[in-house]
Amino acid sequence: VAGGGPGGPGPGGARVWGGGGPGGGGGRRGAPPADVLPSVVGALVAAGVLYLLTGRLAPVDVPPPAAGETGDGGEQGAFDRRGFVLAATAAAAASAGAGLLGRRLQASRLAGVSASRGDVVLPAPASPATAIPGGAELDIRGLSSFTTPNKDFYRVDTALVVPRVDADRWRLRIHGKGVARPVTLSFQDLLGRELVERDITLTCVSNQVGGPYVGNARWIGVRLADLLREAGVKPPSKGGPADQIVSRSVDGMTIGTPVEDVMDGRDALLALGMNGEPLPFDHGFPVRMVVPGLYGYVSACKWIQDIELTTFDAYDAYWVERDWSREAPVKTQSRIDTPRPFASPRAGTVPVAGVAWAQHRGIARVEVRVDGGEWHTARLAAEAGRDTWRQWVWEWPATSGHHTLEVRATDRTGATQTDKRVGTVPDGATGWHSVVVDVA
Ligand SMILES: Nc1nc2c(c(=O)[nH]1)N[C@H]1C(S)=C(S)[C@@H](COP(=O)(O)O)O[C@H]1N2
Ligand SMILES: [Mo]
Repeated sequence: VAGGGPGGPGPGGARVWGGGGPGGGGGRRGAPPADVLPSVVGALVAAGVLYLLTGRLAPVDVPPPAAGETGDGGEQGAFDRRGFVLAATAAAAASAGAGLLGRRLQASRLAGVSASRGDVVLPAPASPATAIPGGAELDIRGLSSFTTPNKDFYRVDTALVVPRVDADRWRLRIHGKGVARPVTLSFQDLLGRELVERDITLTCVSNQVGGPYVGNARWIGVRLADLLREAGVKPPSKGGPADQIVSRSVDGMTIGTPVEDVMDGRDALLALGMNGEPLPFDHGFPVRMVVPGLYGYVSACKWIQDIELTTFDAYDAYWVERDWSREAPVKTQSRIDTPRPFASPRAGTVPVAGVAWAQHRGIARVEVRVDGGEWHTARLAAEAGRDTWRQWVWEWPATSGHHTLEVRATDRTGATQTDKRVGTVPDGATGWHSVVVDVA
């Protein structure tokens, strides 16, 4: 495996950068990359200075003073004070110069990259997303919005420094087993293809029951299956020799996705746009993968640059080597967004509301119960599609006291979420989300 970032405990875990939003943590972000080059330059200069000064400070062999000179010299082991001052002065000057140079280099490099993102104009999609039905958005305080704004979208990756790729220089190579016509594509090549726009909910396998690492965005991209077909790829069900797509990012992440899933007709995208703008750097600019129905670590390669067709037998991707499952379809889940844990609403009608997701299967029913009592069917928001989450609400006739609310969803295959609590490793958590409240 090409060395990705340092291994966190999972495709989430320590390296989850949470967005805000209901259920979201703080908005901690990685250090802005602008800081990095100057500090690298600074470190190098510091190392040089130390080297120089310690060299100067070491006892030196000083020739005896010339006649008439009084001086510090003359003794073995004395400091060469003048030399030290000279070296220190030179080092200080070099350091200031290097700092400036570093900053200037960084400024111009960043300006170039930002210009390239700023320059990107996404053409209108040939296949626009179906309009979000008016009823898909319930107007309830504290409920996650149907579309997650980019600034609130969760971020999970191993990148200590967010890659800043220049779209003009970006290339994507498609090659490997059963690829009759390998290709290398530029960003312009992708922009020139038929663009499709789809609402797709993305989820992290490291999301705990009730957790924040799920978001819904409107993606614009090209269909990966079309590109693969043009390259001569056949899915295993049609006799193709490769069953795994390994995507590699510019930062060394590897992600393995079943060829069959990508080519079965679902909207598996090479995405260039997110919620009406080019992908944010944090979310994979210039291009990432998005596959409805699969957890991010087996599908959603950000900063993608290489797609290799291979087999699951032949290769284990980054997180698979770290004990996560080879294949990981998203498990049906539901979350209570409001009331918040330990809230104290007043007795009377209290809307209990949240989101439920079962990407590519769709949500058929959501139920809520209080204190382990009977299940009540929640009202579902209009369905925008099988690949997105769905809001729901149940009007709770709340009585004063301490209560436990629980939620469960049923997907369109008829399967209801199991109450069995399992952790996120190796293929996603299960169990019902519950919230404890104190009704006044
Ligand atoms: N290059 C790269 N792509 C990556 C990852 C990563 O660490 N590096 N993490 C994956 C995981 S685990 C998830 S859940 C999604 C998260 O995408 P987001 O940060 O845009 O929400 O990206 C996936 N793509
Ligand atoms: Mo993830």
